[in-house]
Amino acid sequence: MRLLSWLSESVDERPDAVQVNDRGASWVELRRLAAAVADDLHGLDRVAVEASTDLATVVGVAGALLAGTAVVPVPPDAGPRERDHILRDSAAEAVLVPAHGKRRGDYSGRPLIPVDLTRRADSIRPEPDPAETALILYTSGTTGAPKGVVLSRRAIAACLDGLADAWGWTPDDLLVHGLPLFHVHGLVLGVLGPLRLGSRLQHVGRPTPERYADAAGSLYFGVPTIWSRIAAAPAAARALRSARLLVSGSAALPTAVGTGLAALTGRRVVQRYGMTETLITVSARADGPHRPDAVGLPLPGVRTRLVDDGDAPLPAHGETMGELQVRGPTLFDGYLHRPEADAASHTSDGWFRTGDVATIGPDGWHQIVGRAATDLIKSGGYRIGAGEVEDALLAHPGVREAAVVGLPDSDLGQQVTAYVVSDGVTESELIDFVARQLSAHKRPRQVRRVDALPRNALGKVQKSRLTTE
Ligand code: MCA
Ligand code: AMP
Repeated sequence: MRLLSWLSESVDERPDAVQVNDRGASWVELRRLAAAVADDLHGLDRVAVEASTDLATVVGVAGALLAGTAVVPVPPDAGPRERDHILRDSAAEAVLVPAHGKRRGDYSGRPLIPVDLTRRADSIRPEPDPAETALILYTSGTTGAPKGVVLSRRAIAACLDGLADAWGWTPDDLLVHGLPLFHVHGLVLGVLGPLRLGSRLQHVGRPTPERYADAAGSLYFGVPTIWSRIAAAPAAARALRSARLLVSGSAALPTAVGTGLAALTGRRVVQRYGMTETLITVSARADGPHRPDAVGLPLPGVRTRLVDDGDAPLPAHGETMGELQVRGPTLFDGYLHRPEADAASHTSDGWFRTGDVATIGPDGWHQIVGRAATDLIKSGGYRIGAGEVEDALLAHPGVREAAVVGLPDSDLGQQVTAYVVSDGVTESELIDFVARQLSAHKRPRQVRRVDALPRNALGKVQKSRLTTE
């Protein structure tokens, strides 16, 4: 089957099958727009896409996937440091940018291919091999610059088909969300899902409670921050009573938010768990039991296990916590030209180390308890590496030392907080400095000045002492 099977085959000409920020297209129109982009790519291997919240992003990504060109999404607000890294590291041969409207990035020196929403084509191409790369997504590790996660067409198809089965996701659905189009949640589930499975899509732009309420969808996606803001806006939450399914993922959903939403909407929130590297591996089913405190069961073909520090398997009786390891058809093909990171992230017998601490009950239900590494922060559902933010802070001439942590936050889950040893530079200057270098969501929300960072005898910063002293 084709990766974008519904888009490739639909004869439906009703308007606004896919709508992003008030700009829509029918299925047939979207295919013809994407075919025009595919014609422009002339067999390129790899193309970057400025992934703004715009129909042009959907058309650009779909066009590249129809052409068999791997897509490297670039956050539209990535500062020069992050953007240059992604473009250089991925060796993208060109950048797809909207032909009209505001383009934010500076891509000087790189060939630009405009995505022109007035151009259509009817060309049809053979489906590329399922083993070919579909996406290279950049994601943070604990240290250094983000790594490129190589995802095959086959892995994406397996993930979406598993979710269609678990959630009863069909062409009768109208999917609504307001997620960014450069990560798995918004792009793979939120765009490629509809293009493969045929549900209509309404992307509301910024994910405010009011916009979710007004959209009258059957299926809603959100990160916990979005759901907690909706739970705090009862009128908007009540409008979701007519939905079929509310799904939360990308970070832990506080139990109080899940139960509060259930009371307001009459709908329980289905949770699912995954990573950029593994796509979605565990989910509750729409037609099965729901538990506010747990993320569900492995999706078809996925195997999971808990291990101790020495990779020895632990019992699944719901009490023992261990690192969750996974394998199965949705896993990535590796980090782009980083064999040492590939080796470190897999066991010798081929399991992927998620770095998440979990329990598995006798009924197979998985509970995510936390993360093993404190240097990976989840804020608003975004994964942020402390090391990347520290490096950005240290590039400021007034900063001598920096340590970044995620402090608990009722809205964002965790809040990026920086401790700095600095001279003559204000908190807001440093926040803006990071926001200009990297995507704005990676900026510290607070900067605390300290005289010295606590270090152990070997000189390593003791982050736990920063937050407790
Ligand atoms: C604010 N802004 C700034 C500054 N401060 N710009 C420059 N300099 C500054 N100092 C801008 C921002 O760019 C943004 O602009 C606007 O102000 C508001 O930004 P912010 O304050 O960051 O918004 P927020 O309220 O904190 O956003 C909450 C959110 C967001 C909407 C929930 O965190 C979000 O979209 N999260 C989704 C993350 C996600 O999709 N993760 C999935 C990863 P503008 O208005 O232009 O935007 S995939 C994954 O995890 C797996 C596989 C899974 O399981 O799904
Ligand atoms: P990312 O690579 O940005 O997709 O982030 C993946 C990480 O998000 C996982 O390793 C988990 O720590 C976290 N995560 C995703 N979904 C959930 C969930 N439903 N509950 C708790 N944590 C989650």
